[in-house]
Amino acid sequence: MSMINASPAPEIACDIFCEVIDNFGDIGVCWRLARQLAAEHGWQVRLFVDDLKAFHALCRDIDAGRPRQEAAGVVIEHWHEPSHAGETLEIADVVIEAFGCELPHVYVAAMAERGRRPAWINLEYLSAEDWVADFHLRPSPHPRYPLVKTFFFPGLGPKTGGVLKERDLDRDRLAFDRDAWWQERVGVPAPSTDSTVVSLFSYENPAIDKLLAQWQNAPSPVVLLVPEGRISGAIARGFGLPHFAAGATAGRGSLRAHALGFVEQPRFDALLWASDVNFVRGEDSFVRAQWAQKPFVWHIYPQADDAHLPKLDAALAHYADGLPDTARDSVARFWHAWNGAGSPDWADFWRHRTLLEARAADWALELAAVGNLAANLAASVAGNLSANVADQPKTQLK
Ligand code: TRH
Repeated sequence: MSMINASPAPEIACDIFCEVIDNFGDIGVCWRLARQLAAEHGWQVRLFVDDLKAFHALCRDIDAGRPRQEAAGVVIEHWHEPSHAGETLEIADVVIEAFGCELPHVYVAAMAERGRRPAWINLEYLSAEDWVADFHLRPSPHPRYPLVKTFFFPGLGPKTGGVLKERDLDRDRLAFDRDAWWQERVGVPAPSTDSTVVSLFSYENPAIDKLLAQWQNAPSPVVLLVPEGRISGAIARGFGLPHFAAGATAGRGSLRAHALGFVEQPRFDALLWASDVNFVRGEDSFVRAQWAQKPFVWHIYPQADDAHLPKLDAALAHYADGLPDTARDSVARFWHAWNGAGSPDWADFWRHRTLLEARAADWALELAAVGNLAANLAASVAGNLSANVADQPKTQLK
């Protein structure tokens, strides 16, 4: 037994539960958060993931056949069935259920039995909508157990949980070696400054055919970088090729396209830094594009009944409101067209390039003022944990 004010402070143990619904965003966010809590906050993090194959794409060290392993200072458990709660039932100080996944019942029951109750966080999906600030950090008492779950809402505005950003991200961005990256990743020298470099990470998107035609007929060169994935088939068709796999190159008119292999998550940002404009999707790449401080276009994750469209407009309201009216309207038109409403007009969008570049830098500063998600989460559970400690007799402290 140690006393409350004994030093140093005990390491915080944290369990994160992640169910992969599809693609890479669920594990992408959880893996980034886990690494950051371990590296920057000194937490002892265990990450439960039900799909190690998706995880392997983001971190090559992950062996999809192993039930328990360690990577980047994080313990990873293959969450092989909903009732599984690790090889031994250990309850952490902080328990994060990502995106409303259901914790194993046995784990919840043990949380209630634990002398020092864990801080239980439900980490929600990112939304830029205003209501998020009202619901962020709202408690939800468990109907049967003496446990309280807290809703943690990432967001782009004040009084939300913010978004993830590593401490060294800006330093790494500023130290980025563009020429070396082009040689190493694309195998060609960096394009001349009269070219526009476009990165394209997107879902299938019918608007791509029109854009390819516009880029082919553009007055100056356009270089397209396409990580292998869901849009690759359309790019192949656009060039009359059977496929467009990593290493492939194709050209027509002003357009030259390069297919890139999917890289580990920490290497993804460099693609955004190497480009003049980034097409991104889902949640995590959408956030990274904002930190890259480059103009970007968001392909939002489509939901039933167009529930995603208000979210798209809410993000535009934050990001594009700092632009003069004509530029703001043209960004909105282009983002809408890329998300199925209207027809994309590249020239109309890109004539605002200088304004968009300035806005991208300003917006990154505004967003940083919300604070980064990992630090916001650590600060919010710190209060919660000390309240739980104060509720308990000292003899129960370990
Ligand atoms: O993959 P996404 O579309 O993910 C999701 C999921 O569909 C999820 O269910 C949904 O709810 C959510 O979006 C909104 O897009 P996202 O979020 O951008 O995740 C992609 C991840 O892949 C991101 O962490 C960056 C990473 N990545 C790499 O690590 N290497 C690469 O080469 C590329 C292209 C991406």
